[in-house]
Amino acid sequence: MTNRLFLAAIPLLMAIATVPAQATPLGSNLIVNGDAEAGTTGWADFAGVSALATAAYAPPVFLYPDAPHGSQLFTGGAGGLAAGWQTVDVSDTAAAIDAGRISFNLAGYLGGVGDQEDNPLLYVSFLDAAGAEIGHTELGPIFIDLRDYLTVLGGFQTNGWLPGGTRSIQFSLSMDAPDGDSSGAYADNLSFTLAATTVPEPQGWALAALGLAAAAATTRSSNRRRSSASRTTR
Ligand SMILES: [Ca+2]
Ligand SMILES: [Ca+2]
Repeated sequence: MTNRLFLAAIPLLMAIATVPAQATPLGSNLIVNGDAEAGTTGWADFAGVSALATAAYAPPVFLYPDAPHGSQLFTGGAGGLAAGWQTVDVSDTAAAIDAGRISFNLAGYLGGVGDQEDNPLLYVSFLDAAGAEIGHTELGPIFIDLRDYLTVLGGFQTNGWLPGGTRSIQFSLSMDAPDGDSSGAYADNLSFTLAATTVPEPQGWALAALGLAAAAATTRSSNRRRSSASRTTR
């Protein structure tokens, strides 16, 4: 199953979510273990696909823009699709949500390995009281051309407003590995925060994508300079 198909299949794959009752802190990351430092704690498995996995950072992986990332990142399994999900209850903020006053910011680092076609997707479903999806946002899928064949995780973010009627939010992280062997899709530093606001600040993750493309160009140029320099010093 590709990540594009996965998007369409999410309502079917959605398990019967047990939504814990808890207060919704504004300004705090609502994704549990979004930094992969606690393994896959907090992420439930989807039926029919592989479980998410984590791996230790090792060269030549880098983040653009650079950021603290701990020692672990999310990755997938040995080919095919791997995914995990979690849900947070926001029903205690219902009045403000329904008044259109609650904005969200979704951010994360997503990327992959060199020439592997594997690609990550962080898909966020806004669910009503019956658990039906009434809106969504996402980061990715980040395909190989967007990271220009580099082994890099790019920083992406998007924001908007929770749709009126939102009572819980489901986060689905999927890693598609169409070319088999080990997973070459990576993700880390995932965060989703809410704020009470009245002023729109729409912003697309495409802006970050442009930044990543610029980074790729800079790295290529820098690599050329380095190899050119090493040639001239030999
Ligand atoms: Ca990490
Ligand atoms: Ca692969």
